[in-house]
Amino acid sequence: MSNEVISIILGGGAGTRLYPLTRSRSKPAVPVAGKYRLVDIPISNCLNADLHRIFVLTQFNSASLNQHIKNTYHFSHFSKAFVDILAAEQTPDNPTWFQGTADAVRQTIRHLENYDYKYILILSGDQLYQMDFREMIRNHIEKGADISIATIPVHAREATEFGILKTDEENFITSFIEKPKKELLPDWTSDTGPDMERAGRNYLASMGIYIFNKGLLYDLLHNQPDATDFGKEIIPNSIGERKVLSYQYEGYWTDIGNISSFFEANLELTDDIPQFNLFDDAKTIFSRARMLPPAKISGTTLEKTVIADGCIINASRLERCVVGIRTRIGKGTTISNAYLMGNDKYQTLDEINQAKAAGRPPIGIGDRCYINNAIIDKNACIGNDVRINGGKHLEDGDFEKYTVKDGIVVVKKGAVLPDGFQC
Ligand code: ADQ
Ligand code: ADP
Repeated sequence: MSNEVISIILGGGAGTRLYPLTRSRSKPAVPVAGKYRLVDIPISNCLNADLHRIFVLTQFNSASLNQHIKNTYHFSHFSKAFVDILAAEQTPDNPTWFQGTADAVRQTIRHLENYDYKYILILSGDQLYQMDFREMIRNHIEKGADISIATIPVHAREATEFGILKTDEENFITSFIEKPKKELLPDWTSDTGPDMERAGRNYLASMGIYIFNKGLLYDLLHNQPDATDFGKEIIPNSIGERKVLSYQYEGYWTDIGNISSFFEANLELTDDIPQFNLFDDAKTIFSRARMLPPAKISGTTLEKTVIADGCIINASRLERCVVGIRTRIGKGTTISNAYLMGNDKYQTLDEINQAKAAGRPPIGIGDRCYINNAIIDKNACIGNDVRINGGKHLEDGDFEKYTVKDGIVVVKKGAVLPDGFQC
């Protein structure tokens, strides 16, 4: 069965909702959980389900995405496995960028012509979950569906952000509305089962994960040349016309499309038993093997903190932090509720001394800093006595060195915050 599937990961459009993390990199390359990239999540879900033929569609082909894929996903010469990036390209037929999710697939589907497959699995690139796609594929085949959509019960307060649908007794979808307005919600509740209803999750939402039969996807995309999105046009137009099946999933799943959901999803990894389980041999999240030294920590009180490889930490206290690879933190510093993405390289002692002598902070976080409610993007150079205190008291805004979104301060990649800087 796995040999009959090709997976396509929608790596992201402009990525504006994750700005400034996407200022200089494509969305799939955004670092997550201290040592992975967003794209590692859907790729790992595919690999764990024995789905080994994977395309990543992206608008913005940053060097770091290429490098990450090239350095991470190696397969035997004797297998047909691959992870390939398909970047938006201009051709005589298509002089424009991808206009949306369906358009991205339409413009790249010709690259699939030479492959043997029966089903296409389409995945979003910005979700955190560990799902066994084999069950969904089996269900699709057994029920004789044309299209399957993975669905999840959600609360009314979330329902306006998703495609919401209703099904018949056999789980075929009878109606679908993309991101319904609040006042329409009462018409869209479903019987989601006793456990879900007790939890107040009365709406069945599309997870943006689709299986299409091969020829059908091609026809749908080419017979509706103006359709740009799956959620807006392709899926709603197929309801009633095709056999569109709902595959209900009730495990952990979260969409991390904006800064605050991205921030919370990362910080939830510090919970005692996180819902997204990185400590599971059967559902490994793969990433680049970096050969980093073990983290070295001295004089620090750690509370609910996740620390990646290769860090050098002399802080006073870290609480509810995710600390990414190669992070360096100086003495007397206190950090809480923060995702530190880490650094791409170590500076030598000479380089550190030269930077200090020139009045420039070295890469990392200096002494006696206070940081709360923040994301520190990679390679930031934060001096001594810097104070970053995010929270609802801050207004949203974009500044040279940082951005504030929903009270979360995002220090930009490579930003230099001099000694005593405050925000
Ligand atoms: P959204 O997530 O709002 O809703 P969309 O913004 O179209 O849909 O993105 C879907 C995925 O495709 C994301 O991973 C995004 O980054 C990526 N993407 C968007 N434009 C792209 C492009 N031009 N090229 C490549 N990738 C692109 C969708 C469905 C809803 C469903 C939610 C679940 O439309 O019905 O409920 O997903 O999250
Ligand atoms: P990201 O910003 O997405 O975390 P990086 O840009 O840090 O990714 O990429 C990781 C690695 O790739 C680093 O070693 C970095 O120096 C290198 N790198 C990134 N972009 C380029 C580029 N344009 N040319 C050469 N190397 C690059």
